[in-house]
Amino acid sequence: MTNTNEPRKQNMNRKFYITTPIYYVNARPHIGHAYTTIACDTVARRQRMLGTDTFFLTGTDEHGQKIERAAQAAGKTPQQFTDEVAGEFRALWQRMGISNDDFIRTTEERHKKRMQELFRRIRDNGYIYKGRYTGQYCFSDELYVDGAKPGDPCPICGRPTETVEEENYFFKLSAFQDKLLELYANPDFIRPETRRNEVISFVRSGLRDQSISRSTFSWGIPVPDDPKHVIYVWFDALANYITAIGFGSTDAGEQETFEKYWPADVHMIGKEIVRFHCVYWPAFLLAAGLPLPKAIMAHGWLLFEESKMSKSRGNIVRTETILDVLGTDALRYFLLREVVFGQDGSFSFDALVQRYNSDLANGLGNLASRTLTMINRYFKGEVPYPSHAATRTAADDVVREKAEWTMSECSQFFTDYQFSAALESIWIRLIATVDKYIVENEPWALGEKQDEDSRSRLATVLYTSAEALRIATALAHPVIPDATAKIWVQMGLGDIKKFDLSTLKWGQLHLGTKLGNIEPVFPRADKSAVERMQQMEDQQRGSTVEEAKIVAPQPPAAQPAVMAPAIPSADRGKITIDDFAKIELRVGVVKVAERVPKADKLLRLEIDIGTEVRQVVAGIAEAYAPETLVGRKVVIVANLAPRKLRGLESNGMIVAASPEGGKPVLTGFLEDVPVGARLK
Ligand code: ME8
Repeated sequence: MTNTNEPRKQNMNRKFYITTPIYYVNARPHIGHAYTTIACDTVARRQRMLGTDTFFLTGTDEHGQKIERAAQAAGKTPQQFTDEVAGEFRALWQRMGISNDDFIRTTEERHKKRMQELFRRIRDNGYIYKGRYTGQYCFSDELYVDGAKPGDPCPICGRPTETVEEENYFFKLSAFQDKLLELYANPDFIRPETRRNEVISFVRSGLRDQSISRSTFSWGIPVPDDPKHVIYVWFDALANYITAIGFGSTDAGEQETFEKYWPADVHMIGKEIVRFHCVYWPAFLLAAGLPLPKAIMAHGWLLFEESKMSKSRGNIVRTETILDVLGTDALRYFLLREVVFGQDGSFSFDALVQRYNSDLANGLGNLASRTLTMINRYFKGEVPYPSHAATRTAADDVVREKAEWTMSECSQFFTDYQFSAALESIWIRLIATVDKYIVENEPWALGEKQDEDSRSRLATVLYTSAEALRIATALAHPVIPDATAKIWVQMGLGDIKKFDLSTLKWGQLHLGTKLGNIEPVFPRADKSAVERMQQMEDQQRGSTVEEAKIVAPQPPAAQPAVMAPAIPSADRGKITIDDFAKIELRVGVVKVAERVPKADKLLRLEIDIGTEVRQVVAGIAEAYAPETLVGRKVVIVANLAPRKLRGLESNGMIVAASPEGGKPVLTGFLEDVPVGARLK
C-alpha cells in the first residue's frame, strides 16, 4: 500500500472506488500515463476531502508476448525486466505524491491465483470452451482483429497485424450482446457520449466469441487445469480491478474489502481501450455473476508534435523533465486545465510555461502573497474582520457572490469530470474577480491612512480577499495539492487534508487567525525554462539517436512470429539471424548538413542512400561540425519508422558508436563502398 497517510474523516458512510488502466511495462512512463493517473488522483483526493471512504487503484500490466519480446530485446528475463519497469512507475507516482491506496502488478501471486479463480468461475458457468483460432493479431495492442486479412493494419495503432493460428479457449462473448446493449441504455455508463455511440454501434453490428488464451508462448498466467495455455493478456489485465481489492481471496478481511468497494465507481481510461473496458470487461463480469462497474470514463489523447504521444512514435515527453523544472503541481494544473477531458489535446513546453506563469505564478500565487503580505503588514499577521457595516460596499458582495457561485458550479464540474471547466471557474470567476477587486480598492493606499473608516475599509477588503483566497485554495486542492497545502499553512489554517470540503462556505475564516510564514508558492518561470525542458528531452532522444544499439525488433509484417520456435532459455536476450535481417542498414552519403535551431545536439542531414535522399535528424552536433559531414559516407538504419524531432521528420537513424561519457563517433569504412550497399 502506498500513501495511505490521508487522514480519514468521520463521515465515511459513502464509498468511492476509482481505477487507472494498469500500464504496460514495455515502455517507461511518460506524461500520457501521468495524465490518467493525475486525473484519478484528483478525483480521489476530492472524494476524500468530501469525507468519502475512497479507494484508488493503479498498477502495471506485465504479461503477454509484447512484454516477453521487450524483455528479450533488453537482454533480460521477463521477470527482471518487469520488476525494473514496474519499479519505475511506482517510483514516479511516489515522487509525484500520487495518493493511490494500492499498486497491483499482474505478476503478483495474489493476482495470478484470483485471476485463475475468475477463469474457473466463468468456465463453470458454461461461458468458456475450447476451439481453434486462425486470424490476425496486433502484438503492440495485444488485440485480436476480427475480420482482418494477413497484413491488414491494426485498427488502434496502424501497424501490420500478424497471422496467429492456434488452439485456444474461447469466451462466449456472443451470448452477451443484448445484455450489453441494455447496459448502455444508461447514459452514464460510458462517457463521453461519442465513445458510448461507438461502442453501441460496435455491439449492434454483432459480437463474435473471443479467444482468451494463447498457447505459443509462456509469459502469462496458466489456464487452470490446462497449463499449456496462458490466459489472454487483456482478460488477465482487466481482472486486476477486482483481484486487487480481494476478489477470489480466501482471507475474510480481503473478502470484506471486495464487498465494500466493488463495483468500481469509475474506471478511467484512454479512448483507445474503450472496447476492452466497455464490451469485454462487463461481459466477463456478467459471465462470472459479478456486479458491473458503475461508469467508464474515456479521455482523449495527449498529442505532441501533432500525433499521439507514444513510445512507438518516439514523441514522448518524460514526466521527470517537467517535475525537475516546474514541479508536480504545474504539470497537474496544466494537463487538467489545458485539455478538455474527453477530447484530444496538444502538449507543448511553451504552453506549459505560459499557463504556469499566467495562472499559477501571477494568478493564485500572486493573490496569496499580496493578500497575506498586506495582512502581515497592516494587521500584524492576524486576519482582520470588517468592523463597520457602514464601510461595506457592493463590490464586497460581488466577491462573495462569485465565490458562492464558483463553489456550486465547481462541485458539478468535478462530479462530471470536467476538470478544465472547474479550474476555469476558480480562476476566471473567482481569482480574476478578487484581483480586480484588490486593484480597484487599493488596500495599499488605505493602509497609509490612520482614520477609523479607512482602517475598517482596509479590514473589509483584506478579509474579503483572504476569504476568497481560502475558498479558491480549498477548491483547487485536489488538483494542485502541494501549493494549496502550503497556502493553507500560510493562512494559519493547519493541515488542509483535515478540512472537510463538504462544509465549505463563505465566512468560515475566523477573525484573528494568526498567519504562518509567507513564502512564494509558485516562483515565476523565466524564458529559459522552455529551453531547459526541451534540451533535457532532446538529450534523452538524442541519446537514443546516437547509440548504435540495435532497437527491439518490431514484429514482421506478415510472418506469424507466434509460430516461430521458442528461444531456449539459455539464449534469452539474444536475437536470431532473422531478427537481425529485419534491420536494414545501408551506406549513404551526406548531401546536406545543418544545425537544428535551438537544439544544441541536433543536426539535420540529407542523406543519399542510392534509391532516395532521406532527411535524418541526428544527435551528433556536439561531435561534428555540419560542414565536415557533407560528402562523408555514413551508415543508416533505413527501415526505422519515421518520427519527429523538434518538428522535423527523421527518416532513419544514423549509426554511431557511443563511448561511455564521450561524444558519438560515426561508423566508417577503410575501403570505398558504394552508396546504397546493405550491411548484412
Ligand atoms: O493499454 N494520451 O496500457 P498502456 C493520453 N495495459 N493518455 C495516454 C497516452 C496519451 N498519449 N498514452 C498513454 C494499456 N495514455 C493496457 C491497459 S487496463 C486493464 C490495461 C494512458 O501502457 C491512457 O490512460 O498502453 C491509456 O489508456 C493508457 O495510458 C494506456 O497505457
